[in-house]
Amino acid sequence: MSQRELNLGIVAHVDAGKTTLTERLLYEAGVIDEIGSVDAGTTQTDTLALERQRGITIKSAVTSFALGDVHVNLIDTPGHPDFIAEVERVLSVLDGAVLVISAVEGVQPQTRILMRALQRLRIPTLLFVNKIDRAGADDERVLQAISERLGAAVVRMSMPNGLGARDASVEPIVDDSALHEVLAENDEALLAAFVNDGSRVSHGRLLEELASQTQRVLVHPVFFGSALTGAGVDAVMTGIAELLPSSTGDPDAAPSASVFKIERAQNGEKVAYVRMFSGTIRTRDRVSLGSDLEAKVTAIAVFDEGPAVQRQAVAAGGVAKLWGLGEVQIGDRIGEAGTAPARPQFPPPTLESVVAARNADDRARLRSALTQLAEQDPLINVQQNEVLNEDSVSLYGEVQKEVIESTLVTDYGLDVEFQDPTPIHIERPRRTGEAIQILYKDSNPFRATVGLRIDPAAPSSGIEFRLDIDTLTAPLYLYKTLTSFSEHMEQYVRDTLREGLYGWQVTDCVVTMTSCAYSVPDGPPSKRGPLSTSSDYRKLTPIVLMDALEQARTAVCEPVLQVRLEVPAESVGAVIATIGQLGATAEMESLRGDLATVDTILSILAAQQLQRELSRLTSGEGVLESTFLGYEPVSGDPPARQRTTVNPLHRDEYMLQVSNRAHGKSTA
Ligand SMILES: Nc1nc2c(ncn2[C@@H]2O[C@H](COP(=O)(O)OP(=O)(O)OP(=O)(O)O)[C@@H](O)[C@H]2O)c(=O)[nH]1
Ligand SMILES: [Mg+2]
Repeated sequence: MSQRELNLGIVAHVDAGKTTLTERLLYEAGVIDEIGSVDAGTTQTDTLALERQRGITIKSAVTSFALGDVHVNLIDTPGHPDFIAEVERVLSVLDGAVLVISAVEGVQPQTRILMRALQRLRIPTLLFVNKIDRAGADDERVLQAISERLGAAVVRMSMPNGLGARDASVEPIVDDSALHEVLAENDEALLAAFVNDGSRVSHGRLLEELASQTQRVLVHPVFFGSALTGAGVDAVMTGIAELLPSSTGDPDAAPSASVFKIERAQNGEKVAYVRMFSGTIRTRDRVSLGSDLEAKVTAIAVFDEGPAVQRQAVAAGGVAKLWGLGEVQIGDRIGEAGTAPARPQFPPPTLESVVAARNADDRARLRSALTQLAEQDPLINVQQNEVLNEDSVSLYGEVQKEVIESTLVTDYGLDVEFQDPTPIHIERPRRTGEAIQILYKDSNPFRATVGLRIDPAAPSSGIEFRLDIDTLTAPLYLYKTLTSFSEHMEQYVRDTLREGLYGWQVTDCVVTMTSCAYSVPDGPPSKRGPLSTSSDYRKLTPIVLMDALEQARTAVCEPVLQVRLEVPAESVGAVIATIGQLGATAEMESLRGDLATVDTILSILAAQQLQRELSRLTSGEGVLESTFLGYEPVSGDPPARQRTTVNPLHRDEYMLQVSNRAHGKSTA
């Protein structure tokens, strides 16, 4: 087959027109004969009942079409910030993207967040300025905002006519001299030719260079149009085919793929969406799922001119649905053992909410339903609190909460109640802390030496684990290799740091293993004894690490948001005063006509409070936009979170629990 594969994502802020554009592309490519609409609930993507009811995309969805010799797998993503995790999972499998911007609403905070992620991941991206048929569309203003607020080098690829009218049209016009100027920024030869204006460079050569620089993510071609009327969409399709790269990968190499979406088929069977990076997977192949797991692929479907169709195999470059992988999880790398998971591009959820079944008998069913939802969206991070006998989920916001609630009602027949979401805090170590438990010492209940040091690290650096031990002291008879020992120790450390001194996740630290020893049966008579087992390391690590953490102390930090308000000029005073009462300071950025922009930084609770009061303060005219900024230490008494596991600092209780568990296992 000489077909090229292109895995293309459509991303944007909410309501920019991604699903409408997806529908339009399928129509123009001849995949569908009739064009569906989001408002009528008849599109190819947005097929979930909830998506149709609400008119928003909730889950990413794959469809496909052919453009000449390019086979495009198109992934339509949700734009609402509550569903950013869906976008996150898709980004890692893309060859290129179309970032949609509304010609009326322009560049939004979400647009900037997405553009930054696309640039970090070096994903070639075309920009599509949509809705030129709507009143208020303004191409120059949007172009300016793209350069200023997205900081992107852009090339205009088309010119809209009759902006704001239903019959607005688009002419594909590229100004060679402007194109030359932008491209010359990144190319010496073009720069020389540009400065020496006598030497003209051919249009063909400029387009070639445009494709090359687009693929290197140095420039972003900008197209104008209307997904609704179809104006300008042909030029975007040409851009997709000619300017974006196709996927590469050797179909004869060992298979390697990544899982970016999981769903349950009607019969309850798990279906994994994978992007193939190399090799070929055939039905009945046994594949490894990153860790120690293996599973047999029972069926494969690939996307061919629209929906998925059953096939015997999928090769490098393609996207497929795989059946049979019962244990598979989102983010798994198929065929590659021990590959580190991709680094998150967006912040994790900042809220959590306790969920309870209204009918106490439904408790177990609620648990299993939540577990299934977490398969599809691991960031909801279902926490089962055995102490309080309740479950909670992490959330990005109110809309996501409502969606989970409706899903539990409609798909699982569960009547549930969510408590009001509360902010998720984190803990950061304040200083260095160190602790050790030594083999054969009385205070040590386990048969191993573990010494650990915890050091504070930069904000948002996460957890890093290092080994700083004499390699001869590592129990390689248990873990085979030093790497494997280090990986296991890291896992014990990460598990422990889920609940710090105040019950919150501990992060932004480096944990170093400073001492290690194991018990040798053939040592001198006084030291003879049974060999250390991996459970000695697993159970001892929490004791040592929590001792170290207690020395380090921790600072409890809360999520803070960058908040921008647009309010009528006459209410600026009242708004700034309210922000002051919330304990923050505000700056008035600019005044445009009788609208003022006010910027401030608020805790998530303060931002919610301000949102509630905004309507009264501004006679319903004010708009609040917020983006997650980071975590800041709380002032005053730090809030504690009820632990879901026993605190290793309460030694007796901890010992009772770990020995119970071991006992339970051996008699099972
Ligand atoms: N006038 C006009 N309306 C459009 C255009 N594209 C989309 N719309 C409308 O804008 C609304 C949102 O469109 P969608 O396609 O659902 O937007 P989306 O980006 O997929 O939204 P989410 O997936 O929820 O983020 C719908 O009412 C569409 O009919 C356009 O080009 N012109
Ligand atoms: Mg959509």
